[in-house]
Amino acid sequence: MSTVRATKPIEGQKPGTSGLRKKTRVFAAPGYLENFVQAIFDAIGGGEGKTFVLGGDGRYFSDRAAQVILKMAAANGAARVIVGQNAVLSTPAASHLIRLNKTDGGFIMSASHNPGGPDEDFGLKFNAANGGPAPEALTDAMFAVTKTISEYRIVDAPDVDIATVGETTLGSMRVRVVDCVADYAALMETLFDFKALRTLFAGGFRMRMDSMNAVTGPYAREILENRLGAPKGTVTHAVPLPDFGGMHPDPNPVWAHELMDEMFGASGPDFGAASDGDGDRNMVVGRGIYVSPSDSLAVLAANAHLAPGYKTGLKGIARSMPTSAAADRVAAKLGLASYETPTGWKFFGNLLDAGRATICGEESFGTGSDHVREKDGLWAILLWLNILAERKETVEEIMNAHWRAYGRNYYSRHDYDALPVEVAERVMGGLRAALGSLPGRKVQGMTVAHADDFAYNDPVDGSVSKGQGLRVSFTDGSRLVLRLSGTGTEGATLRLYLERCAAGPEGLTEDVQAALAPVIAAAEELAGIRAITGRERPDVVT
Ligand code: VG1
Ligand code: CO
Repeated sequence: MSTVRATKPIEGQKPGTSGLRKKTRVFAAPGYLENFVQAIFDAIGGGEGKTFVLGGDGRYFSDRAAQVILKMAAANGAARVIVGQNAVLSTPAASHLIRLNKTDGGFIMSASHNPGGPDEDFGLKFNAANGGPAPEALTDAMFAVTKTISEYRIVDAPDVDIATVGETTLGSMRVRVVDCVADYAALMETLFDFKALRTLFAGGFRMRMDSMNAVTGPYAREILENRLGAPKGTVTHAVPLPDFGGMHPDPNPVWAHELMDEMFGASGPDFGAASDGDGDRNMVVGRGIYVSPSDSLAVLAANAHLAPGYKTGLKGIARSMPTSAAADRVAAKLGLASYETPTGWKFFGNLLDAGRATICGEESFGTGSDHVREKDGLWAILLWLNILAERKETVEEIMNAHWRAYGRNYYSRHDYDALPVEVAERVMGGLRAALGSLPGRKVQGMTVAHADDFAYNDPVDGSVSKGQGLRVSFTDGSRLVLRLSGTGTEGATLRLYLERCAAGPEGLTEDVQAALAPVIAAAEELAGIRAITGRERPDVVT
């Protein structure tokens, strides 16, 4: 019943920062998904006798895609696939299942924070046996196959029942449908002091968790409301919807504005959090205070020892290059190794596998640890809760104490969305050409200390990744970074990352954009974003 179907290469099936993302219509076109899935099987050396995990954020088209992937796994000789019920698994839960069951990898159907629906985005990423996103060598191999592919294999069989937990078969391949939350929740119980957290909620602590109609709803309800006793209704937008109910499941102050309004309102809860489409990102907010992801990483690293899973301390801290240096300050003070990697979680994998880093983070609302090989939204939220329970202070008190002890890195990211690719390239090209002449130059009263196109030398496997973003740092510790997004599906997205340091919490104004004004002006002077794009202001400021 297994058939080989002839096909032709499809252009542009190049996996980006986090898998392949395209408009749903593109993915659903005849042969498109099939070509990419076959390219994955070919790139990993075939599926014969292998086991895989399959799940996703439940977005539109996932149900169809899951059946195609199962039938192609069977035709490629896979022995077994572990599927989240109804093909739902958060990205960190999928990473955990790969590791727990020692599978050969997993397919995650998600375009993360990109909106879902027939006219929005779909995505597919393959995670390797360590549970982490395919490393660059593997995504390069997939891309190479997509350019020469001539056939794919699929079985002709009725759809598999993935709505019922239990074992079934597809030809000679076994399919195990699992509850999507159970194993993940059990892992969280090993890392955090659930008893202390139950006491916290029993004592009247109030929290709002906005799951943004995306995948964390069932996870957050089970963990926060059922296991930790948070009042029913603590989790909002808790039912994952194929189109996320029209929400943009990107947990930042712009898209999670309902949560922000509540946290900054008259009698807001003690703690607020949100997560993204596939559950790997998080935003945390205190009553009346927003915590930037770069600061959150630093606070989590400085306080992780308060949670049982990290009580013996950290091995090292890793952050992506555009993430602020706040985490470096913590590493320096604690005498820990610190690492600076390119954007994208795949670059943390080697450091985590080698035991060089315990906690990692990105400025884009991603934090995680060596418990899985993905960033993990609920993990970060639970670690914050554990720290709040132990320190018995408010988020604001913790942030102020942190800035007093370590200094403060003001930080913001400005995104220019859906630019014509050639316009975005012109901005990048201009700054890139000027890099060599910048050191020593005075810009907006600051002196350039260093300017380069970031290249990463992986200290574990020696691989080199070039062209990872243009960075300009100044002698006073300020910095600007410019790079193009690898996750967009329309035109090019230009990201400008801005950073400025102060010695303590009272160092600069509370208005972050005002505090960053000289760096913003320096970016315009050096890169001419407004002048070249004709855009008056960024589309999204976080
Ligand atoms: C963005 C973020 C990056 C993150 C990636 C995947 O990539 O900047 O930090 O790792 O999304 O996140 P880019 O190339 O658009 O800047 V998610 O939640 O998709 O898995
Ligand atoms: Co995500």
